[in-house]
Amino acid sequence: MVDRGLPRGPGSRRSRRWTLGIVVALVVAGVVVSGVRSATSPDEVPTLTDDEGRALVLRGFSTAGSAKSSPDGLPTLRPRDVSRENADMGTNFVRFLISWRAVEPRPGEYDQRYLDDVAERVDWYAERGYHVMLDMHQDLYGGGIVPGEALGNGAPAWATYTDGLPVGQHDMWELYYLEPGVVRAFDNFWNATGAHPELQEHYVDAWKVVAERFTDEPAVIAYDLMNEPYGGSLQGPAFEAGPLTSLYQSITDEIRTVDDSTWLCLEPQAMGVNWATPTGLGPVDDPREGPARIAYCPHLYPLPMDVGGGYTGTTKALVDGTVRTWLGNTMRTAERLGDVPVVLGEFGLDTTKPGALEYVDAVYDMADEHGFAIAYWSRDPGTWGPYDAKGEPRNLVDALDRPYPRSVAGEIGSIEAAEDGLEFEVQPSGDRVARVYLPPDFAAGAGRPEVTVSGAKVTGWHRKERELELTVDTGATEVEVRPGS
Ligand code: 9MR
Repeated sequence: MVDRGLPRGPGSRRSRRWTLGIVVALVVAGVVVSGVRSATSPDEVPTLTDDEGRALVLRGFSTAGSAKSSPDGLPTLRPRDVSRENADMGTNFVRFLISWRAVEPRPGEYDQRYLDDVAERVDWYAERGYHVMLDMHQDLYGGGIVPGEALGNGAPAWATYTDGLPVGQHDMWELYYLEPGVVRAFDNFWNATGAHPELQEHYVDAWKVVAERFTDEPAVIAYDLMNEPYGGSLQGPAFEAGPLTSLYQSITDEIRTVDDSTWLCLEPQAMGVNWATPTGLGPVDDPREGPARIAYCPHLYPLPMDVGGGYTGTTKALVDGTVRTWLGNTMRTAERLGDVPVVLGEFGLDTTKPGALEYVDAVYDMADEHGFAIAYWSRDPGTWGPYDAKGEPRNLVDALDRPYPRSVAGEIGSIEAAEDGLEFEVQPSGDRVARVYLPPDFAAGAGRPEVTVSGAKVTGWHRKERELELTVDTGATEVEVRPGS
């Protein structure tokens, strides 16, 4: 990933060589893995469901980076920003960043005012029909890894033990993960040092407090238990199948004592898995009555692109290979974790790069085809986001403004969205209602849109939301919506 404002330092040349080595190793590993393992994947994963059991297709953003280091832990966000995003791209989902440091500013003391402020923002989304996933975010453990510098975020300073080990400087933020002080902070969190068994207990309890606060809020559909977990000196399957799975199990058990309905989203280790290596995450048992509400929530950042390439030529071929491998691994993991839904909790890139929008389209097509929810990284102003620093819309807005079925009473399978039509597979049940978002250039006109529908009857049009209400025909297995009558 390119520099976005972190200090430059003497480590940078070494860092680039290290990165290049990893690129080569992973590309080779990726090709090998994709060559031998992709054939057995199932085609689709189940989707998340709401309290009425409707299948949900979730499209939105991670929001917002500004919460990472603001003193109150809140993002720079106003209700009109939510309205605007909704009007411009028809999003119905947000992965909303929260932090342990804001929930538990002092050991055992929970900031109910912060949670009220988060709840107020959840309401802004709820009023506009969104589903919210609360994401306990961290990068580089926490703001305490280099006191006084806005480097890491997430953990409170009181829970940060670098044991006096150094944290050098890099031009790419991810490379701080290799610094001894950062590794030690994680080793203390995971209690690999044996010195801090209390830290994970605090993290688990903090989640319980959050769940207690949001259990009765229907708009909060999921909790993302930890952003981009990192094992410190324990890496790969040993970390994921060991302390990470075990922490997820403890959080799940604790959350279920106060909240038996919200989905729990499990992220794999970021390093490697974001680039398509397989995850060693183990299954987590959901003690709720009824079917488990566990989802698998990986991120996708193909390395050739992540180190600054666009989506053309050789880089495109490497990225496509990475995405194929990532997909195969994701589908197998979802199956192994108990046929769970998949939330693509982050993917994104600098959309000024050549071919960037083609990549965005390819990832959305993949998510449509296989049933993944998406939270694009991120809504932050700048070259990755939908709006620039002045708030003007960027090229990403048009790229993300795609038709999609937002919810279906019953089950939903593959979706195919193109300029000349939207198709999706269904197994309707209950009232058989499907709600479909249609962008303005798909269905023009101020009144009821001119569309031709098969497999369902049009039973309503919500003009402001651009949402077409359909009642799926009894026995239909496919619905098509085409522009024009
Ligand atoms: O894009 C973010 C960058 O500006 C920050 O410097 C960095 C560290 O906080 O985080 C980046 O966002 C990352 C997110 O927090 C976790 N997944 C990868 C994102 C893109 O690098």
